[in-house]
Amino acid sequence: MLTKKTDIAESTIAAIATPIGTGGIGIIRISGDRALGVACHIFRPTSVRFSKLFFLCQKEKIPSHRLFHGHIIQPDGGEVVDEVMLVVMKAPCSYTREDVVEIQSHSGFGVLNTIMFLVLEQNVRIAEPGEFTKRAFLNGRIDLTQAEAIIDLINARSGLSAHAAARQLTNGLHQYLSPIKTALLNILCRMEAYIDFPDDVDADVDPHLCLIEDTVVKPVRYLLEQYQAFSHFREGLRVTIIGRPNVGKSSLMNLLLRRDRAIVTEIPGTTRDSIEDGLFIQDIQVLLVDTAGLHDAWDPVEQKGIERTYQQIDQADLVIFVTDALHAFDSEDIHLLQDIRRKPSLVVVNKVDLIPEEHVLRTQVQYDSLPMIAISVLQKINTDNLTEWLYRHIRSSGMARRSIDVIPNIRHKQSLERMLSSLENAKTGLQAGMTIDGIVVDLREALHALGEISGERYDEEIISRIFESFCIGK
Ligand SMILES: Nc1nc2c(ncn2[C@@H]2O[C@H](COP(=O)(O)OP(=O)(O)OP(=O)(O)O)[C@@H](O)[C@H]2O)c(=O)[nH]1
Ligand SMILES: [Mg+2]
Repeated sequence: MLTKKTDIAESTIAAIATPIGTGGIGIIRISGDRALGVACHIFRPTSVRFSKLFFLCQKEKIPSHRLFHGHIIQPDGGEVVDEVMLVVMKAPCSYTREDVVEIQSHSGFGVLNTIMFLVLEQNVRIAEPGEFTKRAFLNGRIDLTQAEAIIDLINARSGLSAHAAARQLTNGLHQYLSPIKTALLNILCRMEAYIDFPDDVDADVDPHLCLIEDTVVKPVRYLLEQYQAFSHFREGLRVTIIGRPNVGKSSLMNLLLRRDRAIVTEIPGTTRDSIEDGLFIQDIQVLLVDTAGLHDAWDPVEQKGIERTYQQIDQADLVIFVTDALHAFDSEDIHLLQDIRRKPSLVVVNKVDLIPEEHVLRTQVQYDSLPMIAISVLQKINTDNLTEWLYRHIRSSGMARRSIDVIPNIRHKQSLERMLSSLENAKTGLQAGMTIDGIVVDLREALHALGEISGERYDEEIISRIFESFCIGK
């Protein structure tokens, strides 16, 4: 176990921070004490005002947080390598809290490699994956939960998961943990004061017990509950659309997403594999899943698709059962509805344009135990009310979260569990009349576990594992 700042390498690091390949712009990022020196060595600004500062390497006079236009040159012959924009961000106001220089060149493999070569010649080494962010963490600009959020943000495959990660980065667990830490420290101070001045401090255990329970145990339990209930919601509430073939499941998916995501044809069995996409229904984050139509299929490909539909039903938080108005609630439908009974479900009766208006009402009373709406996706009948109806039922089911800012991951959960166990020991000790010294040990253990989450105290192996999952240049 290490404490912070023991591990920050003295070296200056550099990496190509953009994906390799031909493109408009490629960025080389340099961080460390030598970053500005490297810039002075290989960069010549166009502005006469600044060229002297770079030429004479008057680092303290070079303005920070400014974009300079100029050229990267071969330091020996002065030959131009590329026309670039260069940004200087002096410590501590940079991503890593060190001096950072970013060179925006043209993004060709040859150009970026040549510039990298010139940079590395200046006693700079190539950054390891995630090393810039690791430095931001080690220098105290972000905590470990924020570093994890940055990985999630980079790896987010949908706008939705990016949104979740961005919230975690700016407004997430670290903000929630801070008052818990303050409360725990306050309790520890009171206890330690009692050890030092036993006559001056209230020896009654009840107030201590209440404080531990209300200000620390309850919020920790809440976070663990969040994990239990919502860890699978990192990508949104899973809403799965099922029903017989050709009833309009994919049409409904496209309507809700407001774009042609799934193929729609008049041929039953069009959707073979499950299709997922995210949306917000007002403030509720949803992952919508369209599935292969359920029936007794003989085609092996369709059978595989149907197997997947049943897997999707298992994973779903909510099922939307779609049926068409002409065949609604025939024996096949009733059979399928039995299958999904254990899942929270809503029923959409589609294609009401195909039946006379007076029959619509009759359809609605036929299966009254589940919330139901009758619409026509094709003719846009009652579709204006669809999202509002969905929203109302998801909300009233209590399964949706207003926000997704505090969902601990598995690493956080393990530390929270350790923390809770130490707190329970402290409480039991207090009730059993154990000496305050012993209780302080338990509380310190709880504080230690809390420090693991934020990274104030950390295990080198865990840190390496976290940062290894970053890409080079971040
Ligand atoms: N008349 C009518 N036709 C509709 C309506 N909604 C969809 N359709 C048509 O029904 C056919 C099937 O629609 P899909 O959305 O592909 O149905 P699906 O349930 O996804 O079908 P599979 O993927 O084969 O299981 C298409 O020709 C749609 O244009 C509707 O409200 N009224
Ligand atoms: Mg379909």
